[in-house]
Amino acid sequence: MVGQVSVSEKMHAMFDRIKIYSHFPAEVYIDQPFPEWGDEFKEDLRALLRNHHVLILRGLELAPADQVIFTSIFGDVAKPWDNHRTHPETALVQVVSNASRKESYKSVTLHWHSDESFTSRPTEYTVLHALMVPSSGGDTLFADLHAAYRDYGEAAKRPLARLKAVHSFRLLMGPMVAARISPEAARSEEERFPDVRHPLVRTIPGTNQKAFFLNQLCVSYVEPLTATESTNLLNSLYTHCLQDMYIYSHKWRVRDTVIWDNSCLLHRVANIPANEPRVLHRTTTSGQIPQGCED
Ligand SMILES: O=C(O)CCC(=O)C(=O)O
Ligand SMILES: [Fe+2]
Repeated sequence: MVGQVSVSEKMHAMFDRIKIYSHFPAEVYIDQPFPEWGDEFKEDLRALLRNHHVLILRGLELAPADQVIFTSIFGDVAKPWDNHRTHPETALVQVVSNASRKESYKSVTLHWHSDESFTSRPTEYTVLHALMVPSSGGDTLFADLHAAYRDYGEAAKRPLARLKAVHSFRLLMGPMVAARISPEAARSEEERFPDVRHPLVRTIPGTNQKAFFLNQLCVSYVEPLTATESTNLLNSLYTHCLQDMYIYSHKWRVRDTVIWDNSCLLHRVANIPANEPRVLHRTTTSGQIPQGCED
């Protein structure tokens, strides 16, 4: 038994050790090559991810094609919304690299966000696999918005159930595309991604649990509040959710694979050093239309 998750005997036999942090994530040391994993083991990994929101696998060799197969354990592998950082071997893998980025892009992932929440079916899981990591800096930070919601006062929670957040590509993603490519490209992407409304409090898919669904990159306001009410509410929710006790900071090692659940987390990168390479491969799984408490 690990945390609230029942893990099979076979899984225990397969691992050197399984380490669960006090709140999240789950960290797994693997001593079996990826192609030899059985169905029961994959089911255990899905349960760990579902219950701990971030799953860290150490020491796994994953070529790009393997990463696609690995990602399919957790859902349907999604085609990236943009094609400017596609891996030459497969369009389903993106290369996250500080060498090939302009400052404008780096500054976008410095904001707390949930991946692709500007679409009607936001990404469910994101996988990052580390190939090159700097000696310091470049950590990825995760905030657990399920724990933050659980701890929010019952009376304060109640009125939030009926609210919708407007997620807008135009807010910061559009300007990022304008700076990186061109204003015309930004306009065309903004037309492709009109504003969408998602519940402010959503159900985590496959569970009855709830989490705040926020995004500092995309949420422009909360309906049906006034502009002042909306700004005040968002500020107070971010202050609550981004307290240290809800945050895990991942210090990367080469061959780390980290998978996270975008339905109940915010994430961001911190302090990417300019003079040392940081290269990760990224894949994602398709998500559902977010369901609120009243749906
Ligand atoms: O570079 C990172 O640590 C995070 C990048 C990111 O936000 C993503 O891949 O979705
Ligand atoms: Fe992201």
